[in-house]
Amino acid sequence: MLRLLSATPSPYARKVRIALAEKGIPFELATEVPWDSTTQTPRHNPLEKLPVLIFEDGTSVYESRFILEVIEARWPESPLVPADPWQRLDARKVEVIADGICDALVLLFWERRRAPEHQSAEWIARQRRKVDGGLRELARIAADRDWVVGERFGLADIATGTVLRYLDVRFPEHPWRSLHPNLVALSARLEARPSFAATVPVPQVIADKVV
Ligand SMILES: N[C@@H](CCC(=O)N[C@@H](CS)C(=O)NCC(=O)O)C(=O)O
Repeated sequence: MLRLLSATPSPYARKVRIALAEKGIPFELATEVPWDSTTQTPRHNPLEKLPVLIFEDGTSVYESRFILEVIEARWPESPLVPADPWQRLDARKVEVIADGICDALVLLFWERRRAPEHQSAEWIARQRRKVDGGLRELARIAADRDWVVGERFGLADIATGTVLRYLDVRFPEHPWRSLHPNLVALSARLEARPSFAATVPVPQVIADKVV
């Protein structure tokens, strides 16, 4: 059976879990803390990051965007990527923005764990600008639409929905809900789907010292 190395708060892993659920692909979920010494992740990904999708023959695929491409190519039924080439590019652009917001949030998360005297206010402000600029762009693209791209649920919704819920888990103080009411409505619609409800992110305790 397919196996997915995943972490409970990870927005990247959640994208993959949602895509597999939406397509009805069975898989075994292996929950890890990628920072801890007990993690299996480096055995399957030299870059030491999850999510990692492991096939029955041991082949592993990593990098969430690439994993989603592989899933779409192997299981084209119930497509998550629009058939129209322009819409497909729009959906991929949304994924780039959403992943970029997550990348900046992860950097902020780690910066905040440093001793206060070692934190860089400039670095924090720079990452925060990316988060806020990315969210503004997502809100603009999704304005007045049922789905972020095209006329049906797909990749752009998965990417947007996962970043919004990740904010709630790791950055509950972020004011995205008051700034972008259309994203609030979109997030509520998405979180009502079984694939989202079954994968609500949960913070993890990192036991080991992160090097
Ligand atoms: N761009 C990667 C990001 C994956 C990522 O940063 N995963 C985190 C967990 S949320 C991780 O495994 N971090 C461990 C590390 O960076 O060494 C993707 O989309 O898969």
